[in-house]
Amino acid sequence: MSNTIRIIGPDLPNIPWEERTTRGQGPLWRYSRNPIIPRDLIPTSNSIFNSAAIPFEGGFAGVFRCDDIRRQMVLHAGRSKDGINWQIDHETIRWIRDDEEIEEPTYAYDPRVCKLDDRYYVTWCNGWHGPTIGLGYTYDFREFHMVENALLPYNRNGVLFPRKVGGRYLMLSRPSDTGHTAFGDIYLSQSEDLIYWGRHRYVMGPREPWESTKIGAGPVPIETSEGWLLFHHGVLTSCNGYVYSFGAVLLDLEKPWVVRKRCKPYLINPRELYELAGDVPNVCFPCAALADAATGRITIYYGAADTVTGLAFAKIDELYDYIRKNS
Ligand code: BMA
Repeated sequence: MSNTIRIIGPDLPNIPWEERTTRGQGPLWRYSRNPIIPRDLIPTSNSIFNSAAIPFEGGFAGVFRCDDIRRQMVLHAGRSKDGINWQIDHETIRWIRDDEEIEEPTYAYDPRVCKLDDRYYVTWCNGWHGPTIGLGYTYDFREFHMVENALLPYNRNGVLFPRKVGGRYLMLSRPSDTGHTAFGDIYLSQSEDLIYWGRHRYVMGPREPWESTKIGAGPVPIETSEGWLLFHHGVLTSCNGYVYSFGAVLLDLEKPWVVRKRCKPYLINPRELYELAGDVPNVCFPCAALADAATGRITIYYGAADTVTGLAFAKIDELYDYIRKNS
C-alpha cells in the first residue's frame, strides 16, 4: 500500500462513514443501510436519485432530483445533520432569474453542487429546447439564482471544478442528443466569468467494455496530490438495455483535460437489489462525493435504478493503489 497520495482540501471529520465489513471486490464498498433516501421521502416524489450533497454550516445540504408523481423531473433542496438522514423541502426549487430572458427550466435533473468562491453553484441537465447545462447558485440552500445556460443543447452531465485552474473556471460536459443518447465523450470547457465558455478540450471517450456506449462525469472532481480524482459513469448496452456503472480516473492537476491514470475495471456496478430493480433497472449513477483530507475518506452519493439514493465509501490510498495497478 502506498501513502503517497493526499487529498487537497478541508478536513471533514463528520463525513458519513462506515468501515468495510466484507471483503468484496475493488476499493469501494456500499453502505450496509443503503438506500439512504427512499423514493417516497416527500409526499410528491416518485423517486429521489442522482442527487448532490455538500458540507454546509457544520452539517450538509444538497440538491435532489425528485421526479414527482406526475413524472416531472424537478429539483428540491435538502438539509441533513449527518449526511445520511435528509430533510428534503416539499416545494421545488424556484429559481430567481435576474434577467427575464433566462427562461424557466422545462425540466431539471441530475444536479451537481460545487462550492466555488463565496457560494454554492448548481449545475444540472436543464430543459431548454432540449437538454443543456443549467447553471445557478445559492448561498443558503433556500434562495436559488439562475444564470445563463452554460452551454448549448444538446448536452448533459455538466460538472464544475471546485477552483480555477490556470486562471479559469472549468466545466466538464458530455455533448449528447435529444433522446437516450447512444454515444458520449467527456469534454472540458473554460471560462473567465462563468458566463462565456470556450477553449474546449477533449478529455476522454469510452474505452472499456463496461463503458463502451457512453461516459459522463460524475461528482465534482476531488483535488489530490496526484491529480484531480474524477468518478465517471459508463454505460454498456446489453441485450436487456443500458447498464450504468462507475469508475475513476486521475486528471492532470494543471491541465485537467489530460488523463493521467484511468482505471480499467468499474468500481461499482449494479448488483444489489435496489440497483437492479426500480424505474430504470441496472443503474448506479454518482453525482456527489465528499472527501476528508485528514483521514483520506471519500463518500460517494449515487442514484440507484433511477429510484433511490445510496452511499459508497473509499479510502484514498487504497483507491489510488487500485487505480495505479489497473490503469
Ligand atoms: C440518463 C440520465 C440519468 C439516468 C440514466 C438512466 O440519460 O437520464 O438521469 O440515471 O439515463 O436512466
